[in-house]
Amino acid sequence: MFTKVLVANRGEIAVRVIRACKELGITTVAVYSELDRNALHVRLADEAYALGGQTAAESYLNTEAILDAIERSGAEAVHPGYGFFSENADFARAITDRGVAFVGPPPEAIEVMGDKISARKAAEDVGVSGVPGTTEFVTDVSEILAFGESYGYPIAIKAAYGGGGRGMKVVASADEAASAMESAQREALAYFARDEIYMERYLTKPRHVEVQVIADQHGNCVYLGTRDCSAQRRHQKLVEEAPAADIDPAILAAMGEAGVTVAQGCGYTNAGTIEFLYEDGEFFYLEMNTRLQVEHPVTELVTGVDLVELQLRVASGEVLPFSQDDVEITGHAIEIRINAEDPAEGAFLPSPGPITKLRTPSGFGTRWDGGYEAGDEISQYYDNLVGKLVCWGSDRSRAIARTIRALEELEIEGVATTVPADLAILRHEDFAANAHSTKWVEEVLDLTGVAGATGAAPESDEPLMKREVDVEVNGKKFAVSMWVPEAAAVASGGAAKPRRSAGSTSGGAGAGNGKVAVPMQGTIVKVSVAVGDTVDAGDTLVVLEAMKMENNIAADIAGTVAEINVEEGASVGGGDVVVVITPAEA
Ligand code: MV4
Repeated sequence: MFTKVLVANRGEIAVRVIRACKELGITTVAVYSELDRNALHVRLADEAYALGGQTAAESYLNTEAILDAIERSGAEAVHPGYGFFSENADFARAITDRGVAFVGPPPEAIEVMGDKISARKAAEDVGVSGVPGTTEFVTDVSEILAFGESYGYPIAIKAAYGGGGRGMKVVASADEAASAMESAQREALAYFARDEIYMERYLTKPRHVEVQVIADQHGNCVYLGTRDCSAQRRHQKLVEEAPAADIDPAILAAMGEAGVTVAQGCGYTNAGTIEFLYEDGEFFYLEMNTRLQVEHPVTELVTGVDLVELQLRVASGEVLPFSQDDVEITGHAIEIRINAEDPAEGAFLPSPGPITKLRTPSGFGTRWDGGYEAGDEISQYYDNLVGKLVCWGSDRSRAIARTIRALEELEIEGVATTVPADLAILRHEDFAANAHSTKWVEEVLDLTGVAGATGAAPESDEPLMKREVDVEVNGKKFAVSMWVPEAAAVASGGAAKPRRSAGSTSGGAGAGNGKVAVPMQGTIVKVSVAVGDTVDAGDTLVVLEAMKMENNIAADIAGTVAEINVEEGASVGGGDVVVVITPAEA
């Protein structure tokens, strides 16, 4: 097993991976953008490296910066999470070329599954069929007309190098074929810079059912049941569940085996998902996602398997510790994605900002996978998933009831969230009856009047300033950069006040207020002053050990030590006031 793993991601999935690593005794390395300097994944990791930048492109998609962090940290493996570099074959190669393990499939498998035509061919080559259609590009409208003659209408025209449902056109009848083909090509070119298209029979009420697989590097591959992700809007999943309900177990088993066949056919290793469309007792291969998925926890709750642990084990060369016969599905699990989006009137408008309050649900069968705590900020630059609520029940109706109960316990203030829409789905009779399909949220669910309250108004940020401080660790000097409010940076010898502490701003420019707080979570290793001591601005008050370094926390004003709130060995959180100084001449 690896001893040190770098997590090339942020938010809840970085937290999820860090937690699994800790349980395995693996040292964790976080990377962070300028906006995530004090993010939850950074707070939880053993070490953290700055990538610089704010946007995803400048930070979590900056190959050079991530390779540099791998080099500096000495990590033996990189877990990419989902999104960002998780399905990027070039990144996987760049890692493995350096002798560092990529916790994911071989780059060749990522490439085969990367475009829809080659993915469809790869499945057909091993006898797993997609929706009846073409594996060659459609170049002339006569091909669509001939297909309509044989299979009937409607027909779906899809972008071969597209994704996420963009550029898909539905042809209802022969006289729409020419214009639909033209607009599909035009959209494909606009979105994906390539205009190749292909066609399939269009299923009008399919369910989205997917198969989770995990494969080791010794030829073993098993499926861990199915998930239903039909509750979506504009190809964003809102609610996912495991197993797919009300489908004949023999069909689910056939689907699982088809998933394994597709995975083995492309030389797959690690965790992957094979997507199918299911309609009227038939299933059709759609595509393969060559990464760990957002909704993986529902599979974990019904199988009892820790997928991230397994990913790390197989990536390090271990043999899968169980076989297909050992996999048992127990009960039912539901995942709710909680995004910072306002669902009012079905608009789902992004709602970034600071989370002023966050009270997460708990109780039997109730799991919270979050990327934030109260005081953290949802940035407009990244995915706005706040967290995922995942509930288990002994059957589907109990799982639904528990999920509703837990959602009612959840309190989030500062940002609007998708929770009201999630509740509307869970309470709907169509969802209870499993009568929904992939278009149900958009076409049937009524979100008029759904409120997207944001709670308390966001506070404004104090501007932060970079400050260089020298610290000594075991007799070795390190230059440390700190980002502190401007006033503190000017006045103090390194003490940083919290970003948003109540009443921390002082009146006069450059003056502190004597309430000295620690800038980050850590342990007080030394208290250098006593109550009654006189101190000058810049004198060390306490020494904070954080992120494996010692930081001198200094007086922000000259005066007398009035209060010491910590003793040696105390754990403190970012923003905690540790010492209070009464000003010298008040
Ligand atoms: C389809 C389809 C019906 N028939 N293909 C949309 C995203 C892309 N990955 C595949 N998609 C679909 N392909 C045929 N031949 C319906 C959809 C579809 C869909 C699929 C999965 C989950 C949600 C969806 C929502 C709308 C349409």
